[in-house]
Amino acid sequence: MTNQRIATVKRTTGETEVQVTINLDGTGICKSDTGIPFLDHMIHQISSHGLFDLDIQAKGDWEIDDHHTNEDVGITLGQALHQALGHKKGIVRFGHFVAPLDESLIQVALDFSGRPHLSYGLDIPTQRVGNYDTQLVREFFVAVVNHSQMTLHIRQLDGINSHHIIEATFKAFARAMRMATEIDPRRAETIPSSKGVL
Ligand SMILES: [Mn+2]
Repeated sequence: MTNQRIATVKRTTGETEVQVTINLDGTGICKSDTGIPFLDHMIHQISSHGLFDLDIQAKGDWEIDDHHTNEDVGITLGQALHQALGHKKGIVRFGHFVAPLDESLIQVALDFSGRPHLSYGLDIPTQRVGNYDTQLVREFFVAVVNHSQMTLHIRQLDGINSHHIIEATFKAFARAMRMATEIDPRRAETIPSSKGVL
């Protein structure tokens, strides 16, 4: 690998302070300290199954709720992804995966198209998993999609248990991202678009 596909983004607002480092060509080394244990658990899925090295540190106004911190981790991760991908030379660009987790089965298809779009097809049966508000799953993906400029489709093919549904989503997302961000050896450093720009 000649060009290192690594980015660090630090983002500070009146509500949160987030720093994300990502190495797209990692081995699945993960440190995640967002103050939201369930989100840390999901970020570990992205790293482990995407084989990205991730270091995420966040401080936020958790005394209100997890909303701002959850969203701002998604925004900063999206920005780091966008930066690490650069001009997207030589990447596969599209990725998809169907991940089972016991009774749950989640399909993810994505495209680093430069056009943010989320089609969110999860139907999570409970309002909370532990302390985590399950509405925040969609908020997280909205933030990642908008700031990485990916097209992302998530479909729930099956599922009963909320923890399983969400975790299978992150596993499928990780594997789809891994596929899409891989360097295609046949593409030889060109941009994977008939328009020449992504
Ligand atoms: Mn779990």
